[in-house]
Amino acid sequence: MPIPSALITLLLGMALVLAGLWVGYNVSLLPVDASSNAPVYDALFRVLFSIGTILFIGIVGLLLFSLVRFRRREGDLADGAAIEGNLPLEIVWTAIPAVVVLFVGIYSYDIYERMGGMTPLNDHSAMHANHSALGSAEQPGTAAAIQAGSVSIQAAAVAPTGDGPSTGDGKPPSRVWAGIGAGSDQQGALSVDLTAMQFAFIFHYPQANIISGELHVPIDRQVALRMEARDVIHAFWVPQFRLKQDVIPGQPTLLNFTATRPGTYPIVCAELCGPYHGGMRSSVVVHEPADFEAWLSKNTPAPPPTVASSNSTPTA
Ligand SMILES: [Cu+2]
Repeated sequence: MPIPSALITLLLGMALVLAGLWVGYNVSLLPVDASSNAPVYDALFRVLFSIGTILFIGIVGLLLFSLVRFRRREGDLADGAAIEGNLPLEIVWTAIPAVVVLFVGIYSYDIYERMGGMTPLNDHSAMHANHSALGSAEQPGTAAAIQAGSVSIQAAAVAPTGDGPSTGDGKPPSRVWAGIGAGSDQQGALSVDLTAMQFAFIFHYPQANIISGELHVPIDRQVALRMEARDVIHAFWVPQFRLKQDVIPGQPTLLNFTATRPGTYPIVCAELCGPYHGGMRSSVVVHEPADFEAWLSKNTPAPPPTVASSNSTPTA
């Protein structure tokens, strides 16, 4: 007795879904996960990779099958059968992608929300408050340039130094922050200021007064990266953290993360920002807490020498 073709189709479909799920959950295309965000993101990626694998094998498999099964036989010079329209089939092939896309969209939104990325960037009242805060904090010329959207290197150069996102004296900045985790509780977080410019990331540790070209953070402690751009839009991206956040002139952004794996990972500018954009890279070093404290004390600048302490030993 021949096996009904509907049964074969069903079995093939089940095998296809299982194969796609196996690939999605066992083949890893991502670099190591080094932040608390990474597992959340990776769960989404595995689902997307499974769906992509199922579609790829299904479509390419059917294509190859049809090429062989329905090829022109020798001596067959007739036209193919004229087939026009199949309403149930069209409904099914519209409904399945619609459900898949809707599911992926809702799931992605949920993941981004759980990462704390849904702070409204388009809130215009927040933008206005931010602009007026900028205007009061900086020289009028610079503020005007920023408001006109024509920030240049010259405008950045006349901005007072130390005008980083946080004032350094522990006072919370008066600006409106947007970005990943901007709405979350940042008590106890390590606060680091990031200034992005063509073509470098500069990190400033306000408490220790360290300025560094490399980001150093302790493991398992929340870091609040307060980011501002001096010239054009840049993007701070650490693939191992699964985090990317734009750094925007005139719109300070915040990126909260907790590193979970010691090591050195690349920081990449992920926004085409000029001719040397490809060279705009740095590193983030995740330390064990003791190593981080050692790095802090090693790099904290010595207090300016006074007359009374002029005979102290010079620092190495
Ligand atoms: Cu850049």
